[in-house]
Amino acid sequence: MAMTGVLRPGHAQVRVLNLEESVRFYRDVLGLVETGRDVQGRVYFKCWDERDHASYVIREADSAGLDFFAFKVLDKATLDKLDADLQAYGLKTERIPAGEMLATGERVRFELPSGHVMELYAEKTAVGNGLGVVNPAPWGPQREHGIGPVRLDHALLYGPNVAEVQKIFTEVLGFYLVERVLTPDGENNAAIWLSCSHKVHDIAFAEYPEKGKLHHCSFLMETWEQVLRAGDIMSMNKVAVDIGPTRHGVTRGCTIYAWDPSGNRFETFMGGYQPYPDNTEPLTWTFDNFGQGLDYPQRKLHETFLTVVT
Ligand code: M3P
Ligand code: FE
Repeated sequence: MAMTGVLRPGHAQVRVLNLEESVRFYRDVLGLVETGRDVQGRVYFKCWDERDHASYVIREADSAGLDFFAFKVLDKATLDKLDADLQAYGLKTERIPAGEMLATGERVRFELPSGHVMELYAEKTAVGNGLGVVNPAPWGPQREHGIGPVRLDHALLYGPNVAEVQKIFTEVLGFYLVERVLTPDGENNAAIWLSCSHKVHDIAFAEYPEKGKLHHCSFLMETWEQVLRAGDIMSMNKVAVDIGPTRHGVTRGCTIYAWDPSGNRFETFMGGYQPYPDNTEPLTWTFDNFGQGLDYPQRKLHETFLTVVT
């Protein structure tokens, strides 16, 4: 399919309670590649098969959670257009100068009615995946270090005003609704899964009274075998596992949810299906089937899914 406008999730900046403990976790257990540290003390990581400089950035703070989540857009003209479109829609935007994050161009920052800070950017230095671009091997040693996901895939965010968030993503940013869970009265959406590509989701939101909460950032594995291997590595390292390995009914993704040392949930997953933007009829789950949406084999609406966020 043609890919214009917003391309994909670009980076998440996440707060952790202890920087060095978290570096060891993200580098050696999750198996991300450390790509830099900046004067603010932030540590930058990428997944082994990502070419851009960084997709996951951590900083030490007193509370865990998400600082911001960013999408990469096609080019500078697209960035300027989307900035103008967001303003015309009535959102306030802010320009963060190039270089404020390592290897990253100018960013357009705005806050959603859910309280989440979002960013768009067009430029980030490509550092490659270590395999070269001429006659490359299909994978190298970085894939074998720790869990070794291939990319930052999506995030699920919790906050209020999900209906307004949906409008911004679909009417301004060019996303489409792939799946949703209805509220118990069937009148509204309790949770939405949105795509800007042919991935089953690039971002998802669930209605929650508190603003700006992180449910999870998700990392893509190549196979179900690799998801099971991720579970083995989590147990070997005494990582706190939340749910899985299992399969979501929603998106059909095969998943493990677990927590980093600060309590930020992350997901290792694979699978799902590939929708296209002419998918005009989103898959819809009634609230009484939420448990199957979350954990299809067990048909269980795990309490932690609804209540534990950072
Ligand atoms: C996902 C995901 C529920 C959850 C689905 C989750 C409640 O699709 O990627 O985390 O259906
Ligand atoms: Fe997920």
